[in-house]
Amino acid sequence: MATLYYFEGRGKAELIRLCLAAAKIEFKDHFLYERAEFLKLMEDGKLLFNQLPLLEIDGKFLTQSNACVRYVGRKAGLCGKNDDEAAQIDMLYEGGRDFMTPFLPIVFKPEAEVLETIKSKTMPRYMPIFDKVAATNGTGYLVGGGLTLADLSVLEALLACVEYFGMECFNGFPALKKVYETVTSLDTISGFLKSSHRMRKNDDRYITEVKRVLAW
Ligand SMILES: N[C@@H](CCC(=O)N[C@@H](CS)C(=O)NCC(=O)O)C(=O)O
Repeated sequence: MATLYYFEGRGKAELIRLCLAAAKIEFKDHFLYERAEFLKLMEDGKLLFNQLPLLEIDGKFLTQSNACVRYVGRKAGLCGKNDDEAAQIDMLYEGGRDFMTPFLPIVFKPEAEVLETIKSKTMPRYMPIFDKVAATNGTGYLVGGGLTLADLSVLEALLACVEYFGMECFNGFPALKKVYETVTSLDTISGFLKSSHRMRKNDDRYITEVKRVLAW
């Protein structure tokens, strides 16, 4: 059983959770609420860059969220069948991270302000690109004929779009909507989204906990 150490929230850990679920790897969420727990992980030498998230898996202590995702992704065959697919997946994965990043400050900064920027700048920038890729691939996935890390990376941002702006966010982007529907219909992903591993939206409690643990 793997263990994921992070705050009780999404932040930089949610994609690791999604990926573990997609890979059918059982895991436990170990939430940190106190600074002392964070300092102890550092003292024990488990945090390479003195940062969370930390994924304990196969007797290893992995940090750097994208490294954790790729480790799990490789185990589960979500990184492509050849170098060409892997390169395509990597590009879309990184684009998905760039698409997701503007959501991370929600509640750390005033929510309405963050959402306005996402609506006016982030979504118009990224959604047409992912829609075009999805339309060209034509399988309901972004690369090839099955789930990859590209879909999961983009899905995290799409879930946030739907949560904050509703399904109308897909107006004009039918191929991307199909990717969203295909991936969220998979048993592993729909099960995850209903499970206690799926974290709630950022709220004041989460912000307070993060600030306490990191001594901000
Ligand atoms: N590149 C790292 C960034 C991790 C990161 O910024 N973690 C924050 C919490 S979300 C942290 O531990 N900050 C403490 C610090 O940097 O001192 C990753 O993706 O895992």
